[in-house]
Amino acid sequence: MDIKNKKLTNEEFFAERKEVLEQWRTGKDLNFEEAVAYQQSIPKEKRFGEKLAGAVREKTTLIQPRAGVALYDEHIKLLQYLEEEGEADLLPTTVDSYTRLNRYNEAETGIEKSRETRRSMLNGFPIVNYGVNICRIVTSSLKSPVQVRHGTPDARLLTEISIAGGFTSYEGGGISYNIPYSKNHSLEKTIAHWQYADRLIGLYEEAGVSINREPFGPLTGTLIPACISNSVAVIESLLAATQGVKDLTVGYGQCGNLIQDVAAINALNILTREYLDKFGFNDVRITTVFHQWMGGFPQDESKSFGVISWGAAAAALAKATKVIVKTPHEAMGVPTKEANASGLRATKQVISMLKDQDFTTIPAVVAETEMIMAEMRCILDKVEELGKGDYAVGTIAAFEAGVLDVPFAPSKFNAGKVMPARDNSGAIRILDIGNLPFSPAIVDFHKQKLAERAAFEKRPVSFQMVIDDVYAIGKGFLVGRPKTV
Ligand code: 8ZB
Repeated sequence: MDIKNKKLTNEEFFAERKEVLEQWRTGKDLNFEEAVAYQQSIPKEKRFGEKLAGAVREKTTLIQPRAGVALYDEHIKLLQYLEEEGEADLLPTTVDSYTRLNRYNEAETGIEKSRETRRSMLNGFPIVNYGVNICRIVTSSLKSPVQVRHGTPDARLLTEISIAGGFTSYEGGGISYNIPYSKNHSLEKTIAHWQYADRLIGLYEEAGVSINREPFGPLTGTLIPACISNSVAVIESLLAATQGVKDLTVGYGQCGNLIQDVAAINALNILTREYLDKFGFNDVRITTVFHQWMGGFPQDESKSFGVISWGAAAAALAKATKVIVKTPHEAMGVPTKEANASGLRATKQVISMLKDQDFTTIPAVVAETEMIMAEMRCILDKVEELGKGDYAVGTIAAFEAGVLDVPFAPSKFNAGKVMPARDNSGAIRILDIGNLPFSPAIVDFHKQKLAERAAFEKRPVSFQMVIDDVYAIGKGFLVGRPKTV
């Protein structure tokens, strides 16, 4: 396949669209002009991008849960509960795993079984099976804006139905919904599928309807160095903007060291703006999302509230536009509505208490921000060079070369050479640089930071540190120390 970072022509897009809409019966009901008119009838206060812009003006951080069940009436009740009892500012619709894998027949069976048993037999809401009209019933039953959250390598039909169904924000990207989620999907294919999704949203923008887009920031959620996830976010922003997307929310998953977390959001915000401007996308709006801890959680609910609250604090101090909230059931699986609302309320309390504190300009944060930006520039400039100026071509070459490399990813198209570990203060550093194109000064910095930890723990820098760090938070620590320390 010959992929380029070029806006799809109408001819290309509409030829592909014919095939996409035939993938499942609900695609056949779609009419773009009618969907534009429907989107235009949605009140301003229920538009995702409007609410995000309001949060930027008020310098506050909005809270958003994850949630989705199989039956649409139950799904509505769940979301109403989260906005009433959980005080959620923004709502999700988390899509089930069958839909994410385009297995609509199995999703249909899941809906039927859920009807029989009156409990959810799917781990999310099957948007494609329900189709446009039921999605409109869902999105119009709520006071707050609703976003689709999923993890779908080929989300073309899902995007069509979601936007026509009244959702005003949409998560995902050709890298971030492939590499962490799939073993066999090629990047050429998923980048092309997401060019389609972004071009569709570009068409809505051109028709006067703004849809918020969010690349999935945390990737595998496990010890991801900020420079790697931030670089992917910048690339996906450039790819989306090329297709006409105008409203982007870039994301990052909490690492646990406060200085590094604040710096990561800062660096993400600054460099996304810089790279979009560099390519002429000055009119694209950028907001940020901070994800509360995406790694392993403690089993204990009270201990989980500790993790949740620390994430809430970091999000507020980083001045992220929104925070994605975890629940005290994280270690167990899909949460009850009560558990979900309790994570939200804990988060709301911390966010509103810390509203007036801003850590982005304290010297240690500024220094860490500069380090992350320097690392990102090494990666991004190499991707650009490999693609001879084309970020789609460059991304594919970069993954092949290990210039982009996501720790702990299942994809066979990911090198998997980079190995992260925490330094002595819990910041994520890189133990094995793999083929990341870092300058010698940056390589030395990481070596020195890990040597400090090794000296403190009286053990060599080794893979054992990585293993200890992966399980640490579940056991009540950030840094996975040997028992003797
Ligand atoms: C990559 C995102 C993983 C997170 C949560 C998981 C985990 C998945 C649902 C859900 C509430 C759902 N998650 N599906 N949370 N309802 N249907 O996404 O627990 O935190």
